[in-house]
Amino acid sequence: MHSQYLDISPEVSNALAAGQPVVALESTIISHGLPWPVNMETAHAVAQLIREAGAIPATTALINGRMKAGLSTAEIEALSRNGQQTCKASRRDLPWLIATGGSGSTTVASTMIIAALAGIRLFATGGIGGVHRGAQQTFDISADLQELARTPVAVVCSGPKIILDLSLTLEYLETYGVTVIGYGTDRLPAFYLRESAFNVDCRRDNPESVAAILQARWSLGLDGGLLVANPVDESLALATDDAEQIMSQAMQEMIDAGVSGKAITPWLLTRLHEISGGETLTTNIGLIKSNARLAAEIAQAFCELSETR
Ligand code: PSU
Ligand code: MN
Repeated sequence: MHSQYLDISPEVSNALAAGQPVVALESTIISHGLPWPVNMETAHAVAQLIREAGAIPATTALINGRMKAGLSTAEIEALSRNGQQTCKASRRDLPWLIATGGSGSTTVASTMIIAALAGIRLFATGGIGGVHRGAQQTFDISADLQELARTPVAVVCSGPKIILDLSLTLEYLETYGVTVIGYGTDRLPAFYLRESAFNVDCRRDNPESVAAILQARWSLGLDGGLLVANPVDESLALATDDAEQIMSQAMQEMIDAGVSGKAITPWLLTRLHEISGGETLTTNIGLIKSNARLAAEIAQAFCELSETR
């Protein structure tokens, strides 16, 4: 079901036509999640890891009114250099950006939309958006969660970002029927931390058994997405106390600065990178790479399952 507004790069299009594994990547992580120049270095390193694992990377974005699955080196460089000047584009923004010929970097939600339109089933990122702390008052719930409820793409990440209310995020995912798989863990990972106090729906320890769950969900006609939560490598994980402490400091500063809406997530991530002296940045890059590798392995296993069906 291709869209008249979608351009799939020849490489990605050929891979999809040949039934080869493809992994979608978002671009908000490039424009808003990481600083220049490590954003560009990371974008290339992640794509390379996906290739080494036997899959084709498809970075998504909106460029001059066109949805893209598969970006050129020049397009990735431009997004990286422009940083937060590029519009952070979620589901609500796609229509007006397309109609006005605008450009935007894609969040988890809008990357899932482009991936589904292109026929890509796996998507790797760092952490998803979720229910924000204090959402009882602010109503701040990321559009990523609604997208997981409705769009058939499996998102491989390191759990919801620590800046969120994890308990409410899990409740929301449960209400909307999103399958949450722990990769090598019974606990929900919390981005910079290997685990939180909450359990996942099920644990799987290899890519093949994750692929079997994706196939079961979609063959059943259940549609919607799945979350594969892959804990950050032990050597890169932050200590729980340290994470909570820098988090409370950053949250207080954010309230004092009056930051709101879609600026919250990029603001907090940037501030955490500063307060931690770069430690959260190193962790963030490491977990994105590990999720990309795993997504490529699951994509491969999923393609093999589809062949033998
Ligand atoms: N994960 C990261 N860094 C990021 C994001 C996720 O490691 O910058 C981005 C994703 O694009 C995600 C978005 O969809 O933050 C969530 O923003 P919000 O909370 O405003 O929905
Ligand atoms: Mn929000």
